[in-house]
Amino acid sequence: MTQIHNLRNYLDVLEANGRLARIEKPLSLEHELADVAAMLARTGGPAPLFTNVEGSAWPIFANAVTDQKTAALALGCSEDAIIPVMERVLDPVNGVPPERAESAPWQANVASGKEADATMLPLPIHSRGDGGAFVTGGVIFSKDPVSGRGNLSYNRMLRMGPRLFGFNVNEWRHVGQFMASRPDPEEPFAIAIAFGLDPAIMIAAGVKTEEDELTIAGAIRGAGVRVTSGITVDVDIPTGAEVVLEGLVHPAKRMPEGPLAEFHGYHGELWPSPTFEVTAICWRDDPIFQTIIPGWYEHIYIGNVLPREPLLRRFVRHLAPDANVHIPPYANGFLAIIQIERDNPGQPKNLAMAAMTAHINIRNVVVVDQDIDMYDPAEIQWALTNRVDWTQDVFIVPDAQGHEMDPVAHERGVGPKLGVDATYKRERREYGERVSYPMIDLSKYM
Ligand SMILES: Cc1cc2nc3c(=O)[nH]c(=O)nc-3n(C[C@H](O)[C@H](O)[C@H](O)COP(=O)(O)O)c2cc1C
Ligand SMILES: [Mn+2]
Repeated sequence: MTQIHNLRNYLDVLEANGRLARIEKPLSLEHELADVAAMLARTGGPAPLFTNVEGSAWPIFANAVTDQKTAALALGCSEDAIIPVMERVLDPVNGVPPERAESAPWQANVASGKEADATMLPLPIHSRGDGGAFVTGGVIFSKDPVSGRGNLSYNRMLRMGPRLFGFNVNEWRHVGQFMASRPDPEEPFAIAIAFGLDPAIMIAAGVKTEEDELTIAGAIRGAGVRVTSGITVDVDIPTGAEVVLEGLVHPAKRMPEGPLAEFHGYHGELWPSPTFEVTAICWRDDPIFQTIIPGWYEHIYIGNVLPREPLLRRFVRHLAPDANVHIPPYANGFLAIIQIERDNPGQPKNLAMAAMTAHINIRNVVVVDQDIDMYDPAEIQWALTNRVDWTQDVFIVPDAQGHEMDPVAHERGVGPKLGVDATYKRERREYGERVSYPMIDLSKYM
């Protein structure tokens, strides 16, 4: 397995595994690019590298991590090992700190001050409900003003002008806390946004932890991520980045920003967000730009699936050591699937209760048997249809705590949680084994 350390050799790995599609036909940044990328993600297709985008001098990559296959390639492991690898790298004991470098390829081209013009960045207008062109696939690099530690996050940024963006940050995010912790919370705050990254850094940026998230990327790769300081901001930025946007967040200069396709599958609202003033745009020669399709598979995989499955599995395995778990991306992080070797008829409900308390986002839990492919939505539907008596295999907990943005929850995230025992109840009715045709290699026949 190639040791990945930047976007370019990740593209090589995707290509070698038949998971990269070079899209050479001309297409528009307005909806068309997102439509194609979204379609590929929905159908389990390869990740697109768009090489002929109208109005873009640069190729654009999307769908770095959208499913089990790409998650395994990005993490350099087998699909079975995704959760154990994430469990290991999320443990701060295994963190590997970044290493300093003197320079980076992205310092080759710098436009600063009045020369910087962010309209050169090929930012797509993704969903038809979006309020404009947003940064969605750039990782925000910042620094704790008190401890000096680095921080990675995603913050959507609406482009409002050549040097002006909206900067969406919920108050409980680290960037928000960093700004508020200063003697003058309203002072401008320096950050950098990097595009075109090793997917280990993309995965790490979706994690909530009190450590520098770059130590997680280092743990994934078994080597410190090489970083260097920005040209106009004192923030550590990976040397492997393709494009870097530097500037200042103005916490007190707020402007309405949004809406954008959200993780929950609707469009959010306009938000009075801080603004961001561009101080420099830097790029390596012939860079590759990158985006994340908002409200779609990669957004969910990085934000809700990979960082959450390890703790979910620990909660469930406390009761059933052989259980498998998955948070399917099509259900926006609100559904957990638990797969077990059924023993006691009451056990599935206990497991559902454990899963509900592992993360507040988890609202619905479905427990299935080993003969159900837990990664296939049609298999889950089959179990729900043929193994659930809805008068007795289901329980609802009203008014539990869920996520504030859960479309089913009321204010403050209070809402129901649902447990479904979709296992085979042979004690009720014995039908023998399920019809099954094995998976075969079609290339032998076609
Ligand atoms: C694609 C993507 C987009 C996101 N957009 C935002 C956003 O606009 N505002 C926000 O506050 N959080 C957003 N998040 C969530 C945070 O970036 C994420 O939870 C991160 O871990 C927060 O980092 P922190 O714990 O260092 O604050 C987004 C997450 C993903 C995966
Ligand atoms: Mn953080």
